[in-house]
Amino acid sequence: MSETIFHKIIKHEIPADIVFEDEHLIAFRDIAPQAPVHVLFVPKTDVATLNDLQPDQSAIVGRLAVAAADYAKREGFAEDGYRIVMNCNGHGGQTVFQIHLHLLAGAPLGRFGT
Ligand code: DGP
Repeated sequence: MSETIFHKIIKHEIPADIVFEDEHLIAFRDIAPQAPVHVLFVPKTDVATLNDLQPDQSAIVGRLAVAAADYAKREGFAEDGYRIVMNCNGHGGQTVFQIHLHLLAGAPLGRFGT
């Protein structure tokens, strides 16, 4: 698997606005926010796309979701609500090939479009 910009952030080789980190994952603000709050949750295990996630790796995505919900609760916008998104490959709009979960919040979000 080729190294992505997110691998460099995981290794702290390039800067990012990190909001949470533990032994499993790192979370940092998206460089091109699509909402007032836009944070990316990235596992430290290499998985290029959701298609590559193996059945015994389901905890990886579970941890991303729990970390995103914990962050929403901690930051006080859980009750108002938020959206989590994972893009996969071309039609999904994936541009960085290390899986990641987008957390979008801070304003009412539109319905899904094309
Ligand atoms: P996706 O399209 O789902 O692969 O989302 C990739 C996101 O990553 C996109 O919203 C922009 C963000 N991004 C790309 N490069 C960087 C970077 O160097 N730093 C940060 N913080 N975000 C980045």
